[in-house]
Amino acid sequence: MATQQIRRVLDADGRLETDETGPGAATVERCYRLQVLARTFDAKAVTLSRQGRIGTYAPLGGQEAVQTGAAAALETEDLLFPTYRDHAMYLTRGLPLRDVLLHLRGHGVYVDRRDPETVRTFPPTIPIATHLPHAVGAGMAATYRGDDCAALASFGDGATSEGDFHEALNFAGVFDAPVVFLCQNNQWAISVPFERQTASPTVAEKAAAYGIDGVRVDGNDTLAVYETVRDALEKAKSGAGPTLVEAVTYRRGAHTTTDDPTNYREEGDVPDWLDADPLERTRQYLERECGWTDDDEDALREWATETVAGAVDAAESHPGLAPEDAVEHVYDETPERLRRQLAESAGGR
Ligand SMILES: Cc1ncc(C[n+]2csc(CCOP(=O)(O)OP(=O)(O)O)c2C)c(N)n1
Ligand SMILES: [Mg+2]
Repeated sequence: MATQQIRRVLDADGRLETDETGPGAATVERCYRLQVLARTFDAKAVTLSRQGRIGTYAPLGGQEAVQTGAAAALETEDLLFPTYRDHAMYLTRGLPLRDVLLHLRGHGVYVDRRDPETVRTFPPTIPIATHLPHAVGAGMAATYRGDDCAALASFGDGATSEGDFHEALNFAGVFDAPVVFLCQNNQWAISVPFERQTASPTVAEKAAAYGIDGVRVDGNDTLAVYETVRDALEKAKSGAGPTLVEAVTYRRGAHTTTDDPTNYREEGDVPDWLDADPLERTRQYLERECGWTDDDEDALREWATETVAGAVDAAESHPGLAPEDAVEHVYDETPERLRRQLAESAGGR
């Protein structure tokens, strides 16, 4: 079936496999910078979590290419609905690293009351797949209002077993909602491998049941992801309906910092097709096509280390949460009972 084809632009050594002109050197370089920043951040975040300086952390190692490529394909007006593992999508969307860290320290995503409308990126959903119907609703609202935008909803392979996934795709198909469903199939849902998740050989083919297009893309090929998501967003905005994109990738690390994957998979037990680290692949492309040098690489690594260190300092020197932050956005009007508790806690401070 057509959906079994995997779209790939770069081979494992970063060589162009097609005659496509690609997104352009500037976009690839931008994605690569974000990939290195994301990986540097990821390693630091695991340490910070172990030291109790942030909460539980979901590492994104191995998924840098899909997250940066997909988020880079968004236009400013488009809406993004991410999950708890999509830190690199936030970075690509321009959310400061400090704010990503503050969120992991218990703050809201929009620290210092930044207007979410200008970011057009929703807070990460922890409940699996609940944001998919939201993305469809937001897409339909955009259509009703005549806004020229689409919604990109990111989720994992495990999310495809949730009712919300099926309801969202069904609704989106019936109403031609301008939504792109991006499944980052990293082969694991905590300890459940993909073959125990579904009897379907692929996620993409599930689209057929809802009368929408389903495509598979190599999730470790940032160019292919960028182009696939960009095409799907353009199609959605032209009124031609939603797309289910399955980005095939791999979760290299633990599910979260509370998980020990050696309990359910062998260390270094990665599938044969996982032939190259996505960062290596992007870098080799840059070297070949754009004259990327070892000096550029060293400068980038240094910049990433300094940027992460600066963000950690900024997050840790933030004044912290006020008691009223616990109830903000919960009620339209804070009930009397909670107001009393807040007043008592203020008195006790
Ligand atoms: C509705 C719901 N059920 C169960 C969980 C517990 N849970 C957290 S992550 C996870 C696995 C999700 O796997 P997947 O969708 O593949 O995303 P990944 O973690 O691989 O990015 C589960 C079951 C949850 N958060 N929400
Ligand atoms: Mg998964």
